[in-house]
Amino acid sequence: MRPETHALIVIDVQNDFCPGGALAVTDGDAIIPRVNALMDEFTVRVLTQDWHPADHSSFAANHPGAQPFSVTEMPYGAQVLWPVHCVQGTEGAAFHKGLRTDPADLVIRKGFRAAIDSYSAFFENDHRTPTGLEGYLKTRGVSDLTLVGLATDFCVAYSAIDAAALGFKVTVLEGACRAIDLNGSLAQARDKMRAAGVRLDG
Ligand code: VGL
Ligand code: ZN
Repeated sequence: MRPETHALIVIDVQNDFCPGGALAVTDGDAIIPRVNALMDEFTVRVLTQDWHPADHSSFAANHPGAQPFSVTEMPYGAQVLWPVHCVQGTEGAAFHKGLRTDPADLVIRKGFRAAIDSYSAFFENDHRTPTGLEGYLKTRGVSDLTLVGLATDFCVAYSAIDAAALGFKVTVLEGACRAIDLNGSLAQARDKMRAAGVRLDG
């Protein structure tokens, strides 16, 4: 059992990121047995949930003529336009039924503002607007984070890099993550995580 200063952060293990979902990550559901087992190792456990309104600006469908997986410029920088996914209250936004959710201390939702996406569990994509997770963890005395979930190269990587910048000691267990890998995004995310001081483990 890890000490109470260590938290497990499970990123976006939701139906839409699993096979059959709207933004399916290859083998996304394959990580679930390992994630479930990891929950027994930690006393502090947090789940994140991508949680978008139907008019969310990250959806290609809300940009006339735009194709999914194209890139657009938002006031806060470049933004990939995604297929409609994780719409609030839909089955796609629900956690995968195989994921143990009862042991979670906190479920934090992100991406609920239509005008801005939020890959990271800590800040929206403007890198400024906080989700509140930093305060939750720090006020509980947490210093070390282990991140797992979907997708390695987007929500996991953004969360890991922000967490490291906030002073947490961060490990990403890549064996308990799966990637979207869009135009080399996985290699790029791994380089950026390493440069940020994130430990990549198996
Ligand atoms: C994610 C793209 C869009 C993720 C969420 O969980 O990695 N990726 N929304
Ligand atoms: Zn999303």
